[in-house]
Amino acid sequence: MPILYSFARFDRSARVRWLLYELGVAFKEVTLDHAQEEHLQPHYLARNPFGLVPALEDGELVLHESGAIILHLLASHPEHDLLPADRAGRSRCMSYLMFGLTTLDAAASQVFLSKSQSATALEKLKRLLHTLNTELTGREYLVSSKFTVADIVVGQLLGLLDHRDQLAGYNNLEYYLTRLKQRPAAAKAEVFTAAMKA
Ligand SMILES: N[C@@H](CCC(=O)N[C@@H](CS)C(=O)NCC(=O)O)C(=O)O
Repeated sequence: MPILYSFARFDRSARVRWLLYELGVAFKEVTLDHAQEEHLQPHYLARNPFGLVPALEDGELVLHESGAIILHLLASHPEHDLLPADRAGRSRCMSYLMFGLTTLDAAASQVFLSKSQSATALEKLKRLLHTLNTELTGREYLVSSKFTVADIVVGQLLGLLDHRDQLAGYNNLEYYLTRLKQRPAAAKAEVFTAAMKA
């Protein structure tokens, strides 16, 4: 049974936990105590030498980086329907998946982590949210009318941003988030309820 390492239910482990529930994969979770620097102790550094979460132990394999873990889980459970069946759709899904893992994650982190919230960082984030809001006009999910793995990563970040009141006025994003919150796997993973505690 895979083991997921996390600090809390709202950190980047949330996207992996949500995916595990979408896939119906049974897993165990080990919650590390960040304040006690458990992530910097040898037992964890042996799993992720960078001392960051999430990490996933899957049999002999121990992986770090949420994106790599997500791709590993998709490849390990090919019966899933979280990627579009056609090549063009899959590639567009990858664009949004990478957008979430890199561009949006970095812009959102700048705003979360910096106490002073620089105007430039906020401006950059707003530009991304504005475009994403426009992209979602008349579209149920990022790629099409079907939920994909890209919605997990982007949706998890939007949940955190919503909790920080960053989505007000972006009606399509708010409506999109409402739909994502209705997914049983998201509820089980507490993605959006945990965001409230962040
Ligand atoms: N790109 C990495 C980022 C991992 C990351 O920064 N994780 C944070 C928690 S969400 C962490 O472990 N922080 C620990 C620290 O900075 O002390 C991923 O997506 O897995």
